[in-house]
Amino acid sequence: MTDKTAAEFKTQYQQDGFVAPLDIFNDRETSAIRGSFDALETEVGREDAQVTLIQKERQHEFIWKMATDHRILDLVSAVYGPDLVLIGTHFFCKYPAAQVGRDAFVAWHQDVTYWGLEPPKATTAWVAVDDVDTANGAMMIIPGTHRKGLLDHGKSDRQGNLLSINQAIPEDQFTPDTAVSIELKAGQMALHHGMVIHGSHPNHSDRRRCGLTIRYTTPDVRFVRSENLKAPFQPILVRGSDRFGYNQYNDPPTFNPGP
Ligand SMILES: O=C(O)CCC(=O)C(=O)O
Repeated sequence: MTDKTAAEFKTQYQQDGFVAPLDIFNDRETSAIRGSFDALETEVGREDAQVTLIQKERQHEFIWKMATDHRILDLVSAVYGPDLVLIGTHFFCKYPAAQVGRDAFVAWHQDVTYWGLEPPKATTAWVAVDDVDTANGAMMIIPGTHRKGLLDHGKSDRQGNLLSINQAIPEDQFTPDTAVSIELKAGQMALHHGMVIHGSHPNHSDRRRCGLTIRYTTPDVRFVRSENLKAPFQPILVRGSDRFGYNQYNDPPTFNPGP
């Protein structure tokens, strides 16, 4: 896994609500991932690549392979145990504001608020497709805020919030200046708790900032319909077994073997 033991990893996750940076993909794998994303971006266009590539793991093998990579699943298992459900995936690709003519940002939020999970339990692997730093709008996390429980979300009054229903946690509910910038090299990831407060600033660099979020839960969690999702979840059991029977899981996708 990492240079930490699974127990140390879990302790840090439970204390801070995230662990980063974590080395996952090597240079060769990262170039291949970036090449596949670049091709997808060319196919759909930048407008869609920015934030509407959601739950595409059944159609694109490179996304499926990332979401089921054993190195990522090992880290998720360190906090969740042997049985893992893939909830879905979502690219967050912020282009330089100067190139697209507007600021795009992610307002402060907790992931599980509107996901229709009972109990609201999920974790996210945020995998860097590009190098990510403060200048190009790295994700910002407020450590320890997962222990606050679910907070009320209002609406952002700023233009450019990439979140599905313009949700935002008012800044008087936490201490924004304790935010940590999650700087990652391409191929690295962060794992964050579904209740930790996080968001990201606009990309004011001249570089793209693309990351794939991969969301996981466990079979003891029920998937209840949520009206606020842009694309419905298609959960798949990706490790271990389901001893609860609460949900119908999708079959894993099959992809044609290459020539
Ligand atoms: O990529 C970002 O800037 C934000 C990602 C995010 O909000 C999430 O993982 O839920």
